[in-house]
Amino acid sequence: MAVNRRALLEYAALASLAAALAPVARSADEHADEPADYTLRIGTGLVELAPDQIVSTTLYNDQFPGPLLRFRQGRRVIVDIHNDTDTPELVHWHGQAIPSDVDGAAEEGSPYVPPHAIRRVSFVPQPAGFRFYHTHVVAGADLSRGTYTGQAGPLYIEPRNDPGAYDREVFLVLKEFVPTLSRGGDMAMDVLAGHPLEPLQALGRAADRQAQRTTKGFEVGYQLFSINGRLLGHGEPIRVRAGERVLFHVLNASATEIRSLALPGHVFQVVSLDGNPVPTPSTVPVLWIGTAERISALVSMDHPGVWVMGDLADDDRRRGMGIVVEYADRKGMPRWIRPKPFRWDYARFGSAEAAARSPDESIELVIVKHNALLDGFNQWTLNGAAFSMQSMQPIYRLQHGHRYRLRFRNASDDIHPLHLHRHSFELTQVGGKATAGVIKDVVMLGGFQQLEFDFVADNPGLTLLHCHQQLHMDFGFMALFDYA
Ligand SMILES: [Cu+2]
Repeated sequence: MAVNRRALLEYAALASLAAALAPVARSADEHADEPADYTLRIGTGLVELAPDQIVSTTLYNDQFPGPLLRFRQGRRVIVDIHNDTDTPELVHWHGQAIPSDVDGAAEEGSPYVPPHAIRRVSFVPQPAGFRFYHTHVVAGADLSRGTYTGQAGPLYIEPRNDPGAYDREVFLVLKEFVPTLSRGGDMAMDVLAGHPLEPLQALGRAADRQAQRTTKGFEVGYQLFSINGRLLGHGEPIRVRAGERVLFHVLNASATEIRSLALPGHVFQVVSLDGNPVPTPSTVPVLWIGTAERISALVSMDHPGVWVMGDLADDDRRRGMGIVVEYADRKGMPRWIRPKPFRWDYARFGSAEAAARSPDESIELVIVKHNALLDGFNQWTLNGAAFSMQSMQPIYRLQHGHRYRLRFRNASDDIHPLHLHRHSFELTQVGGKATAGVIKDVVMLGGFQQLEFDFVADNPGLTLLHCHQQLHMDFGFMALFDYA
């Protein structure tokens, strides 16, 4: 390139502009002199699920689950993330309304933590409640990457005022280990309230005919199941006294699975969903928890004994998905009693009288599965398009301050745990019912069902929407919103 005087002047102007902007550009290290509030080290480690069941995987701080982080609402935190592995990593702060560059999603422009390097992030935690953090890298066909690993930990943002009508809190992290691929396998359909819609079933059949493949795409199964990193019967029991009120904070940290939880002889009073207090704290016999969802529920300890608090799936519970609840002075083998079938209905926690505000704009998204299209993996499309990790094109440009209604129409038999980054949303229609007041960041959409939620575009920057099922998000089920 020939350098002329004009180019030099332009260069000089740019250089002085760069100097003027330097304090802004350096904002990422504005806290460089301060000590970090927390340090996360990503590295390979061992999880002793039971004395003879020890798995090797990627962990935070050499433990599973990752350490419980307690932030205070509105008080800035500094976290140093060390990546001791050989591959780039990302820590996503799930459920928080924070800027795109620290949210921890490459699609939104958050920088990776390079291998054997450190990245410092700083943000103001919000909103208050039960959140979590986890890796956000693509796994694809590599089951040693992404949320198939042990990179997940609970996070609690203390509200400015905590009413705390309970005796104590117990955090439970549900997680499977040793993933393998298999073909097909039907997903349980008796999980959610509502009914399949015929027009969506017709769309699904049309997609099946078009795919012209007789084999189904891969699904992921697991060998070992755990709560708080222990197989059922191998960790410390939860020790309770009769008359206590225990607040359980349950996180489904699975990569792909929908989980359930029951405690024989007891009921759960659901007080928060995804960390947000619900308008109607309703009592249920069973918790159904989609991938990445959280439920906070109070249990009155009024049925003394030694119990298995476990998953309804017999196979998964026998392979570890449970934890023992032991009353003081009670001994003996933990007992499991199968609860009656119970379908999960988000609307029961909604506001009985109020209707949701009407939106400024509505966007419809039709979800279609293309059987075994990508080297044996199912491909997922939203309105006919699979998300491209190469171009990472935003599909919708949003207006700051507008309220958007997203209408999801599921033309597949799978349940999808839909997740929106950096915003909370309000459920407005689910399982065929209108509702209001249930605020979430992940919601399960039933097979061949329809669901609507609203969000306000109040946190500018690239915003990712995706299915939280790792196998779905890696094979097309993502979309990016942009707004200034
Ligand atoms: Cu999905």
